[in-house]
Amino acid sequence: MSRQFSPTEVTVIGIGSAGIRIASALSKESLMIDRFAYVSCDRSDLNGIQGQKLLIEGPIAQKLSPSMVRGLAIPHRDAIKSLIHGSKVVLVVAGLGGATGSGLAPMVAELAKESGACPVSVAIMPFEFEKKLRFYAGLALRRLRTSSSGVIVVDNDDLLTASGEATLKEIHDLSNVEVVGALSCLLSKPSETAIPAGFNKVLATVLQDGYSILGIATSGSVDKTEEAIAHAVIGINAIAEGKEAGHAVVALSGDSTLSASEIGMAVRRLGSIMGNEAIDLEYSVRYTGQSQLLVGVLASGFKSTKYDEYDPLGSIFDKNDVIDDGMDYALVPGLESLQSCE
Ligand SMILES: Nc1nc2c(ncn2[C@@H]2O[C@H](COP(=O)(O)OP(=O)(O)O)[C@@H](O)[C@H]2O)c(=O)[nH]1
Ligand SMILES: [Mg+2]
Repeated sequence: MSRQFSPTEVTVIGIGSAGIRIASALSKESLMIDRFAYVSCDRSDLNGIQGQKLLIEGPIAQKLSPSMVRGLAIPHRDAIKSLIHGSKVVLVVAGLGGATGSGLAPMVAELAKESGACPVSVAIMPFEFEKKLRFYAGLALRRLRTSSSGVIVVDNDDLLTASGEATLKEIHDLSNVEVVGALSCLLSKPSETAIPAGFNKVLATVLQDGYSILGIATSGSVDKTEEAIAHAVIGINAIAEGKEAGHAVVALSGDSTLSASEIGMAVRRLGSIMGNEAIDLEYSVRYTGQSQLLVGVLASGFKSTKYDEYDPLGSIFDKNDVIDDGMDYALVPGLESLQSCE
């Protein structure tokens, strides 16, 4: 197996509440990642987190917006750059729709690019019940696509497995088990219990035009491989047109009942389930000992997604038009210089 990137050259940077929780959970796994960094405007996000941290403080008792967060981050540009210094690949992880992730993730990806790294973003999109977050999430996703070399979209709704009475914290924790499990399988180091597709194969999948989507599902049934793969694809189809996918990596984590022949068969069927028999396929397997099989299907090449509608400006304006985001900055003095961050 040839590897272009040695493990000393990949940095994960978690931004905001969701980004930091997911990045910090990833830091406890054995992955092809050597550095973890965390950035937030909320001190409580950074409590108990080990590793390089950056707190961007704002005015007390003021609800921040994404543009205010970007404004506050201007004096910290060098500090952000030093968090990612020397990286060949920077994985920017953030939940979109709040202020911190939406405001900072596109800016951090841009700074990574300026430093000569290849920025790949992991965007966690809001739950159906978080309708208020949609506009900022849609806008931030569009900006993230422009500033990153590749974007992996994970939909929180695709991860929702909790019962109706669960608290938001419980829902987040359950979602994180799935998203961290799927990402860990994709990014794991080869070992006795892991046969990963390899960092370059995953990267090659993500560095395609358009968006990549990570569909995630679990199953404990007799036909768990087929069932979980089918459900993961249903999740992808809820976000975009499955047949647009040209590349995919299937990540399977489970116990020893996960047989090679079963994996081979189920993976081979993926092309027909997605509606593109010619899809370029790879797979990663990780034996975690868990009887519940966790499947992540990372598929790429989606030109449009359901999130395009979250941000009406995106469909009204042509790509080449300059959208007047002036309102976005109008309330905070001195933010004119922000244009350079976009
Ligand atoms: N999967 C998952 N989603 C989260 C978590 N924390 C927050 N979110 C979601 O991420 C989106 C942005 O929220 P948050 O990360 O709190 O915003 P920020 O701190 O301002 O960047 C919302 O849709 C939240 O529901 C988490 O731990 N896991
Ligand atoms: Mg937060």
